[in-house]
Amino acid sequence: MTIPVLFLATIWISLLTASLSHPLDPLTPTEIDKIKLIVQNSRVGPLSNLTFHFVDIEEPDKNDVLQWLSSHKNGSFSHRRAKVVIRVKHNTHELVVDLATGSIVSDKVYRGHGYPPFTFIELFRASRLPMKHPEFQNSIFKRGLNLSEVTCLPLTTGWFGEVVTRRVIRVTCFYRGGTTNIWARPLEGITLLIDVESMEVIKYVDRLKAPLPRPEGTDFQSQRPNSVLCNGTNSQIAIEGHEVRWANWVFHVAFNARAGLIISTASIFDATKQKFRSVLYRGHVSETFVPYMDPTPEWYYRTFLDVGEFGFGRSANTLVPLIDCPGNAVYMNGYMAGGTGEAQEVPNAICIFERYSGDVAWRHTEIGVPGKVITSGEAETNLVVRMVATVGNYDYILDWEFKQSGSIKVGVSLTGVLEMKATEYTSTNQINKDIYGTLVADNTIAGNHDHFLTYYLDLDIDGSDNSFVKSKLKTVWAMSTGISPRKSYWRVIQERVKTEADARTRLGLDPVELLIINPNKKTKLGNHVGYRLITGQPVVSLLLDNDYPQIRASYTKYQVCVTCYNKTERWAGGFYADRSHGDDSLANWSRRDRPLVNKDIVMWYTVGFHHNPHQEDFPVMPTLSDGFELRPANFFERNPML
Ligand SMILES: *[C@@H]1O[C@H](CO)[C@@H](O)[C@H](O)[C@H]1NC(C)=O
Ligand SMILES: *[C@@H]1O[C@H](CO)[C@@H](O)[C@H](O)[C@H]1NC(C)=O
Ligand SMILES: *[C@@H]1O[C@H](CO)[C@@H](O)[C@H](O)[C@H]1NC(C)=O
Ligand SMILES: *[C@@H]1O[C@H](CO)[C@@H](O)[C@H](O)[C@H]1NC(C)=O
Ligand SMILES: *[C@@H]1O[C@H](CO)[C@@H](O)[C@H](O)[C@H]1NC(C)=O
Ligand SMILES: *[C@@H]1O[C@H](CO)[C@@H](O)[C@H](O)[C@H]1NC(C)=O
Ligand SMILES: [Cu+2]
Repeated sequence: MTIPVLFLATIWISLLTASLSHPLDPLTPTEIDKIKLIVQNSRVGPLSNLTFHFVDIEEPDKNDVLQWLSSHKNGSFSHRRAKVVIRVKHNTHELVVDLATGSIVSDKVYRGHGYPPFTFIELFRASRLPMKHPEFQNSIFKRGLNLSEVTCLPLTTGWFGEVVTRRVIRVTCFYRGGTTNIWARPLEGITLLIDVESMEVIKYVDRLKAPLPRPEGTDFQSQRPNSVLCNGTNSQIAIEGHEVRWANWVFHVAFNARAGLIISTASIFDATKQKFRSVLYRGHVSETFVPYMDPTPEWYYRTFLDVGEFGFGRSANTLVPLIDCPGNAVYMNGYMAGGTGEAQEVPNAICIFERYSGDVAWRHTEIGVPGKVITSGEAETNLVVRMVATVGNYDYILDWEFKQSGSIKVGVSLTGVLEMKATEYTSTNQINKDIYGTLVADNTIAGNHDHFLTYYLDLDIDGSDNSFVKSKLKTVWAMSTGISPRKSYWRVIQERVKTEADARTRLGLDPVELLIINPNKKTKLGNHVGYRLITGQPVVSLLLDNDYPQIRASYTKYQVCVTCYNKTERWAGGFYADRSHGDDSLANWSRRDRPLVNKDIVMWYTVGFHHNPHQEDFPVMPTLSDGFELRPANFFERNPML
């Protein structure tokens, strides 16, 4: 008699579970493989083909995690469960798998709007389907092109008010023929609509023929060797499991298929109080929204919610030393489940390095002391945690930078290749209508579009019960005081935001500081301890409120939202983002208008870019950056670097 495989897997996992160092640790490859077995051996399993669309730890109860942290991380964390979303016979099942007992503790069929993310296998198979499709073969033949030089890519199709009955994807194609920059040579006018579950073409369109742009000048391979950078030292970084200690910071780094990089339980050491104080319970990219501004039949549907439709972790790259990260970086692998449930590794998905910024952390020169010139200061050295997601044509470089001043700076850099459209034009002189973009090369238009990256920021400023405060700067007329010739000055009017609807903020010209404070804690001097959000460019979506893509991502009308903590509300565009209708989204949660004062609250910040492309963005775009900073505001008694 042989021992069942599942039984062996259970023993193996129990051993591993015992050595887990943090309840928010991502699933290990062994755990992922075990989940696959548990699901396949359960009653939902062998009945038919099933595909795995989401496999991640089930978010443990925050109170349990905080208790575990405050008991000095004593012993292993008892609950280890996974949330698994599978498709079986055209139904979406949400499973909760208990890893300790090896059982499925919950199995619900989801019947709401939207579908789970696509699996890589679905995308791959859909992109190969045109090659065998007779009408497509004919279109290529008619154009005098070779099928062997064609690359097709899948694009999600959004939702435009139609009744949704099946999971579909659109496929558009490109011609390599002498270039590796496939995006520069679109076969304009050809679109296939593909049912990803039956894997068949359900609609074929070849509507117009614009000339194929030339391959010359489209390649983006670097012509220069990468300069050899010295390896710095990492003397200060200590990594144990997924926990990173550096300078005055301690935080947890995780990875999943959806968000990619996740920062959790970040605390900073307060030398005055001689203890670590909490800042951020959990932070990650929650959703992205990338609508193109071209209403033509081949382009109107390009309104991507990349995190929910594809996944930033699923799109994560293996980082390349000396291009993606400096020589002193250390790396972490990422793990996730593939479409058949098996564990997949992204080697070196995350890098961590000290950045000798070349900037000044603080300084002062004093000439007022008789007989002396006193200069003192410190060079700024920060710790950066980075990942890079390549979602089709675009590359997103995502940084979390920790400063010894207590600031956390979040950076987003865009690079990669533009999404381009073939056209008959070779000069702007020939154009007398809206081309929905910029002519960036002969026969090539780069389309206008936006990028919105919405961050989930569960700040716990020195504890979980916090309030959201707007410090507005108001001009005061000073004349009536009669104490001096001054006529005006500004003062700070603090507004404690009472509810979720009031917390929605559109930044404009009115000066306002946005703070998360702990109303239960004060400095010795009596100021409330807090952290301040320093925003980037104020960008909101310009689409009409009733336009379908905007209904799905209506939260992009605000840069900042604050909601009550709810562990199931993490994905701003909804958990089921593909073909979503916007009902399960940040905008909808905010409208509930729950009270926010002295509550466990979550801040959502949207980094936005309106992108009207320019010629320099062709054939590959130099990085364009924005982001935001979370900076202590009366959190410490004084500058924490002294
Ligand atoms: C499973 O998928 C394969 C390949 O798509 C198909 O041939 C087979 O009939 C499917 N089995 C069931 C039970 O649906
Ligand atoms: C850790 O847990 C054990 C057993 O539960 C207990 O005896 C011990 O006092 C705990 N230590 C700390 C530091 O909490
Ligand atoms: C197609 O391939 C053949 C054989 O490799 C080549 O001779 C021909 O030039 C190609 N045609 C085009 C349009 O690239
Ligand atoms: C940097 O460190 C790596 C890994 O330890 C090593 O392979 C490489 O040769 C070093 N480069 C330099 C310039 O010291
Ligand atoms: C938590 O969020 C879910 C999903 O939005 C919602 O159904 C539930 O009512 C929320 N719970 C509370 C206590 O607000
Ligand atoms: C959220 O969306 C659902 C479905 O569209 C709707 O019934 C509900 O009223 C919305 N809730 C709020 C608070 O807007
Ligand atoms: Cu762009």
